[in-house]
Amino acid sequence: MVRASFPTINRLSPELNAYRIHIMNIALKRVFLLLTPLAFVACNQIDSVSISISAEDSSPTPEKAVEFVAAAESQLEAMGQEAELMAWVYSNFITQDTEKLAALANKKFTARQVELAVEAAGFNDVEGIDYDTRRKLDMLRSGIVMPAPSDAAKTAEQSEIGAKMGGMYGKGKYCYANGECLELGELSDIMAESRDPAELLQAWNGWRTISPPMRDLYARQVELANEGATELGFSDLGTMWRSAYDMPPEDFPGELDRLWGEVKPLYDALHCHVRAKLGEQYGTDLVPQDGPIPAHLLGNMWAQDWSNIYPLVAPEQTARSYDLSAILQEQDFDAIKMVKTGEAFFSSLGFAELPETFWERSLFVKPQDRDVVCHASAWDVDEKEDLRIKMCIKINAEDFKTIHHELGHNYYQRAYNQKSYLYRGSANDGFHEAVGDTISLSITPEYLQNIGLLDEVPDASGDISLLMKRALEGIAFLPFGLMVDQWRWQVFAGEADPEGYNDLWWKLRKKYQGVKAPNERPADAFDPGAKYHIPGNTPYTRYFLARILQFQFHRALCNFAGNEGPMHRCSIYGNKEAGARLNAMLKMGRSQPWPMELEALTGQLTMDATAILDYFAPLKSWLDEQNEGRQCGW
Ligand code: X8Z
Ligand code: ZN
Repeated sequence: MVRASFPTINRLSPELNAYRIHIMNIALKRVFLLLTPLAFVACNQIDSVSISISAEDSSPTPEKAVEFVAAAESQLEAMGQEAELMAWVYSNFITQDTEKLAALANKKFTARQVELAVEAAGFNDVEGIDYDTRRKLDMLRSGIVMPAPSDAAKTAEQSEIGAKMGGMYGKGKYCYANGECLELGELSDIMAESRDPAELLQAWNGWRTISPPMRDLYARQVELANEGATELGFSDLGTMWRSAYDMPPEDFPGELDRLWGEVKPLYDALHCHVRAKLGEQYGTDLVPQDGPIPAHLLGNMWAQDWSNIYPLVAPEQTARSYDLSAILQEQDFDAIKMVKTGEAFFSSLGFAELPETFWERSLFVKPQDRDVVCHASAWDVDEKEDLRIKMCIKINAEDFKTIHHELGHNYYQRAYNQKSYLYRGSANDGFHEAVGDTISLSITPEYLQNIGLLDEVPDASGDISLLMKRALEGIAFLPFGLMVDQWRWQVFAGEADPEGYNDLWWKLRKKYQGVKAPNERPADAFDPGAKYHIPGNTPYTRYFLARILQFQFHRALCNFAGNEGPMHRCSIYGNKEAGARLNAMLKMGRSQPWPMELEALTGQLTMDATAILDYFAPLKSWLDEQNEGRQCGW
């Protein structure tokens, strides 16, 4: 039986109701998809949960399913905390020893996850299992990001590879001929600030020297993970990842294509304008006006966020804009003050303050004396109140936004911590990434004036400048957010061998982003490895989804807040009604299929690009005017 706890916020048309039931049915049925009979996997040295139902068990019943899930949840919770603490220590102190310890804890946890996934499949044919238990059995089976083969030695090997690549990325440095060695943060500053193509090129190539040694490790990791996924009944790891969206995995790429198709004209218009401006800056020999843009000229190490080249592409005639980085620096903000400002935003919406331990245990500033993983992350170590962020904060607008992003994760984690273990997560992984980004959209000039950071709010003639800045972050990001996993899915499906990894990467960079490598790539290049989420094994489609969702969330919250002006001027700061609506969705965790949770906040059952398109509509008209007479496309 479906446990029908439909939200009552919105009245639905009969069509929407029918669609909702359809979605529910898909969610219930999908557990039966793709399953092949599974062999019983013997337990390794890890203690088993008390209820062990396998395919060999002759009498799995709905009652045993309930017991099995409860026992699995409590064991995973205990083991997960251990692995999480190890991972925390490792990424805060990268040494040979912590690498080993993190790999060991991860191995134990993954092995148990895999065993439970296999045991969960023993209930596939059992009828009469209640909705939540069925949903959780499905999560146990398909929710492992990096499944390992059941062979203990292979599980260990896989965990070691993961820890090793994480360390290689975290410790990565490039040493110039004069002996000066720079880390990612410093190389990124060059990418952001320099306008000297030679200097940019050297920093760009320099960072990519860290990744060739990862290529064979990565290839082996893929091999092992695919073996693990196959044992669990999936054709490969890509199919397993695509199974986490409350719809048949084969339908998910079509959803992405649909969304990309909706936003592509806006991206194309931005690309065209930016390419023309870069041509003016650097000359059309370096930036040919009919081809992809060289990737080192876009202000970011991966050309995923172009906001740092705003001064090069800014609208000339419109009202003056403001420079948030300069304001933060002038007002003597330090890392803590930036995080406190982010916290205050959430407090203004009615969220409880962060616990004392957050301030004691988080890492806010890059330590000088050791290697750490600087890539920003949010943690919930005990799944209750031990919230933390880990970030090497710089005093600039980009990190101010990232702080809100990370805090969004923390507030989400705290909102669902009352749920049972398997329901502690976001509706789909894009939701988790979208919460803080939604709040960032409320960092408007009015808000900055409200908190004393801006004296004067630019009038409406400055809107194009504002929108341009936002587009250089959010619209420029979209094709990158999409292509990373397009690459990975093809690699997982065996469509490229290690020698072909890099060519495939650049083929997709060109296809989606219209960017190209600034020079010939060395034969051993492994440029995907120079992006954190590849060695870190973090799925990336979530960020594409988040870009779409954050505007849907923002639109809904602004409506609750009674906003009547344009969406780009709306800030929900201080609005308790909007905060309560947001929290109501966050509290649901993963307990319901994501369309239900999306509906609870927005009244919509589908991810939809109209919010982002409406938001940027004035900029699109402006770009179209600018691009008149230009040859667009690549
Ligand atoms: O990795 C992140 C966050 C942590 S979940 C800082 N982001 C992606 C990236 O940096 O590539 C946020 C935007 C996209
Ligand atoms: Zn995130």
